[in-house]
Amino acid sequence: MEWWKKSVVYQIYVKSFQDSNNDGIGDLQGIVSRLDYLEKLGVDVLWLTPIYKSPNDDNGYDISDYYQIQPEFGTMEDFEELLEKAHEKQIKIILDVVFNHTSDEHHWFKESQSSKDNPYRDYYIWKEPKEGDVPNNWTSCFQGSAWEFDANTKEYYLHLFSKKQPDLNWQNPKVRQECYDIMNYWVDKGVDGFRLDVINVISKDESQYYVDSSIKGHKVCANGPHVHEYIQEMNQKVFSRKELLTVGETPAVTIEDGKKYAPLDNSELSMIFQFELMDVDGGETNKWSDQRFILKDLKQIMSRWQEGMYQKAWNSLFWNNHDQPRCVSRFGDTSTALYHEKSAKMLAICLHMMQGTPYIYQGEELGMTNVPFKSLNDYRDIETYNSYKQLVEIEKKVAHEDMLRYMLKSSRDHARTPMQWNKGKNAGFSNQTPWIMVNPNYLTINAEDEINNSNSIFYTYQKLIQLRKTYEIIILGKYELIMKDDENIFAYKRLYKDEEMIVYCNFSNQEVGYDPSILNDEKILIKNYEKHQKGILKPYESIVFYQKSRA
Ligand code: TEU
Ligand code: CA
Repeated sequence: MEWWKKSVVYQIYVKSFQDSNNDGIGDLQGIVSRLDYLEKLGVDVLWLTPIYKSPNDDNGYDISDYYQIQPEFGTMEDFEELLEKAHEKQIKIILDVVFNHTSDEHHWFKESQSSKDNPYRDYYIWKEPKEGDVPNNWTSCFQGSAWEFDANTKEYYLHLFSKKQPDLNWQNPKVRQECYDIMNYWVDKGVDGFRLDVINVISKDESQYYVDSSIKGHKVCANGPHVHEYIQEMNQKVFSRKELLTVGETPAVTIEDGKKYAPLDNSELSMIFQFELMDVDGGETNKWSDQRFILKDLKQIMSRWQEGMYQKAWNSLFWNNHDQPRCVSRFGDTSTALYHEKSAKMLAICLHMMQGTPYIYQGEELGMTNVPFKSLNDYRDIETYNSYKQLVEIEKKVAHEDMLRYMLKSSRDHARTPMQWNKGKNAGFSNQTPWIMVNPNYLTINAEDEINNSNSIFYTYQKLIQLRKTYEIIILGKYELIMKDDENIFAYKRLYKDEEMIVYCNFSNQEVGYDPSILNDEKILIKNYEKHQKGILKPYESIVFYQKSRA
């Protein structure tokens, strides 16, 4: 079996993990200094958000040089040291590569922009105006038109994200080769794989450049005509060289698409991130709202992906990442300290007992929560700012106070505040004022306290990682939803050979009952209350039963 099917990945948002030189910005040496912590947690792989040179319009997702380390993160030597020290601990490292677009400060774009006959012109997507205006009505994922006019050459370039993130032209074989060369450079250095940013929007439909669309943002280019050809080519030129973990970020995919992007024959990617679950409470289409999820919808989405991909393609499992609010705030309950702890553990159990490769987002293992940002000034994220401007100031659709409330629920910055290491200054992240505020709850939620408390959320994650290494049923078992219509309990079975597992998760703050007669001769693999009373789940209680041979 491929190593990445048995692995648990830990996502590091480099800028906010650990600052080693007290400039208020996390860095590579900071990660080196925390490897012991990660080893203790037991994760197999680290996914680092982009570490390359970037003007930081979108925190590193706008790359100006793929062969250089962002100076504020350190040097190439620092990266090599991190890779070596991680490997000594049997921890692998995957890099985040952004190939749908570059920074407008990348030398390819500067060349491309300089004249229509520059050899790099065709590296990007340039279109003539239509009747003196934009070619079509496509919008950027970060608000406004996806087209930016260039006064020098009198054409528009496409940017599905900010105007400082021009889209690359994947039709051009030279562009493709550049991207493969970049990946091979990093593979030669010893990295163990890649997370590929919005990889399913790279193939644009040529016939649509002068056609308006009702689809908003980058999804208008999702799953384009040549996307599978390109990924297969990438697979041949890069992925087939070594057993790499490759995970494609793929918004707007169906299960059918998923099977094509992450087939078991490894002809494309190892796995994808699909976002259907992230839309359960409004998500991207209606992200700026008050909507809360309904458990039945959540169960239905997760179950469909578990069943649909089974023995056909490989799933990834995640509750949150650097673009999403904190999962315990979103799907759990932070209203009391007890509910916070129980619901954080329950969510962990619920996800980690499913089929697929689990991803833990930094601080999730501590139950880090959304942040009580007070004013617009507390935020840093371009998406949040642009959305505020668009909805409150330009369209005047949303009132200032309402928008601030929606931001408290949905801003990407909730995930991006510094990792909470201890009770010290700035939560032990840095001696210098960090680039974004620290969540004031670091006095009660921090790594040091949790390490010293054998009953903490941290140890639930540690145990879940160990269980995955011990019980093959967790990796390979067939998934089966039970208690389908229950509005409070998410319960499912896993079936493998003669073995059986049942996972119960109470998503409510009520005591609820379940039928305890389904299993006999079982043992408990993990739970989140000290004592379990059969047939009853206390608020946010979760428990996993296992039996070796089915009756
Ligand atoms: O995100 C792509 C993506 O699909 C976004 O729409 C994401 O879902 C959104 O930010 C949620 O609000 C990737 C990166 O993860 C993100 O950080 C980058 O900003 C974006 O690509 C552009 O590179
Ligand atoms: Ca630093």
